[in-house]
Amino acid sequence: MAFNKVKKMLTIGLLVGAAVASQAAIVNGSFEDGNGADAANWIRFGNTFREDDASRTGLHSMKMFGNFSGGFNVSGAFQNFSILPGQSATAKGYGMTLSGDKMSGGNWALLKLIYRDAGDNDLAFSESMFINANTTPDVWHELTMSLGPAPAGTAKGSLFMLFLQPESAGGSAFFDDLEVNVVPEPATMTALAIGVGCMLRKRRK
Ligand SMILES: [Ca+2]
Repeated sequence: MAFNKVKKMLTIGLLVGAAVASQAAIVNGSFEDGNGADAANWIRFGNTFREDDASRTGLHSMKMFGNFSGGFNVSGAFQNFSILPGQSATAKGYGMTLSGDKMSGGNWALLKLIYRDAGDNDLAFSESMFINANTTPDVWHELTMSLGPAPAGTAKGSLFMLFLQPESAGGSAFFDDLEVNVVPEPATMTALAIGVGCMLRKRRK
C-alpha cells in the first residue's frame, strides 16, 4: 500500500479514536440558547437566572445568589447526561464573582459532577474549587471535576451549579462554558483499537 494511503488511514483511525474517546455529554453549556432567565436544557431553582451582564463567551452566563430565607438555603441549576456503569466522566467550567457584588460571609458556589442511580441517589460525586469571599473578583476561574468509572447501578450523570447561603450574606456568582466529557470503559476502547488494527491489516493484503 502506498505510504500516503497508510498515513491517511492511520489519520482516520486516530480521528475515530479521538471522537469515541471523549464525548461531549451536555448541551448549551455557554447558556446562549434560552428565553429570558431560562437556559434551554437546564433546570434551575432558587435565585438562579440566565443573565447578560457578565459572560466568558457569547452574551450569556448563569447568575446565582442566596434566597435570603433566614436559614441555610441553596440556589442552582443542573443538567443530566447519559452514562453507563464502567464509563468515566470529567467536567469543566468557569466561575466568577464581580467586585460590584462580591461573594461575602460564608457563601460559596461550586460545580458538582455526580453519578446517580435510578432513584436519584448520589453514588459518587466530585466537587470543583469554591467561588467564595476569598476568590479574586472580576476574573473567570477554571473549575474542574473528575470521577473514576461509574459503579454498577449508575443510571445517569448530573452536572450541578450550586450557590450555598448558610446565613443572609450577600454576593453573587456567575458560571459559563460548562462541559462534560464521558470516556468509554477500557474494554470498549480495546475493542475499538483491535477493530482499527484489523481494518489496517485487511487493507494491507
Ligand atoms: Ca456564555
